[in-house]
Amino acid sequence: MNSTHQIETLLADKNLSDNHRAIAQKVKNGERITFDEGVYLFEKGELSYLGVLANYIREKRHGDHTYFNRNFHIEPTNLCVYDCKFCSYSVLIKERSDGWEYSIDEMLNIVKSYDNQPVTEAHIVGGVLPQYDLEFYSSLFSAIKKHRPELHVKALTPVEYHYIFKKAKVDYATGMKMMKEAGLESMPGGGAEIFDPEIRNKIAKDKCNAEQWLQIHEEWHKLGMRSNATMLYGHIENFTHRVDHLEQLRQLQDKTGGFQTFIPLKFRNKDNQMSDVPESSVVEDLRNYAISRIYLDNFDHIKAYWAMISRNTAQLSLSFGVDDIDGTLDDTTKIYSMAGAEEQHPAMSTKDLVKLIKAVGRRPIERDTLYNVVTDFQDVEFEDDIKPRYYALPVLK
Ligand code: V47
Ligand code: SF4
Repeated sequence: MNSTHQIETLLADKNLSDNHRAIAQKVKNGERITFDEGVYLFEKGELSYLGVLANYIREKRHGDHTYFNRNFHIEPTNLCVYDCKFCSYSVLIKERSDGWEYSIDEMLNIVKSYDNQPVTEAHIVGGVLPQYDLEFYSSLFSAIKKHRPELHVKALTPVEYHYIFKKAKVDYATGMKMMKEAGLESMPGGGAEIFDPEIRNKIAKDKCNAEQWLQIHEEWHKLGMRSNATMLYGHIENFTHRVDHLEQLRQLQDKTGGFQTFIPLKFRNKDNQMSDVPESSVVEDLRNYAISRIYLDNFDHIKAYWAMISRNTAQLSLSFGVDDIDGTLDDTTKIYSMAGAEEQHPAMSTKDLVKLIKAVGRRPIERDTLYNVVTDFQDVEFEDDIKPRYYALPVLK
């Protein structure tokens, strides 16, 4: 049954409540749902109902196309001046004895290790350190672009930018312009956590607040550049906080149109200061993807980050509004394996990704960071593959 038929069948169901029907009708008509309707969906929307609505939107926008990219991650350091309660790899600098801290040359060597590999993106994000300042990151971005001009640099979040701009005494607009000139091409979605000030203060005290996070994205979008957005969910927030977060993103997107992708991030509870908080169930994760797809009517893409939610849930999510499952990242990303994600060495070859997508009847499309199609893998046989790579991390004394 196709997705139009499914939503029509749903609307024809005499047992559907008036509220469920009104929302389904809005989705069918391509109309925006309200804040209260968002909360209603979180409270009362059954998984199967939400799946029909979200899949209808997904297929209207993208058909069966399911995007991924060939990227690698660089995490400059796992040390951090902040102390987010959910973070499994950052312990306050002074307490850390098993940290790493890459120099520009070491990070350039990581980039060089992918020479001759068909990767299109370097995703760079890690902890916040005073010595990683505006000059350091400008030099890093320039060095990467000089070495491999066609490699897209997607790096850092407003958490780092707020910190380094404040230290360098430059305003957000000037700072983002400097980053662009140095070689930054897009911003990943991290650091958003949850916007509600009370909850944010409890779990991510001291780092940039919601307003600052949104302002930095706005300045970046004003330069004609693109970025992603995330939401850390399934911890101590409630449904209203989630809708508030989605609403603030939707409003900024109305203003700038600069967001490409929304990535819900499931809270993982291993080895952090919130280990007593239970994790959300897979059903709740799928409901959250679906509601995000329904609410964010001005976002093109919803991404499931497979390294965090497992390959099986990533496959399921493709029927609940998700159209992107990130990339062929490898063991250079530690933040989730350390927080308890199923993937202890998150590496997937292009072949694995394509198989995973085809196994649930979708069409695998390799994209670049800006969603230009690189290869449609529907009928493609493989001749190349990225080999998973492992790095020995330098250990601080
Ligand atoms: O901001 C940290 C989250 C984010 C935990 O833009 C945790 O394409 C769950 O933003 N449980 C960084 N989440 C990662 C990120 C990202 C990932 C993939 C793709 C993109 C993109 C962006 O990771 C942080 C924080 O919200 N995080 N610890 C944890 N225990
Ligand atoms: Fe630092 Fe980011 Fe971890 Fe917060 S989530 S402690 S800002 S690395």
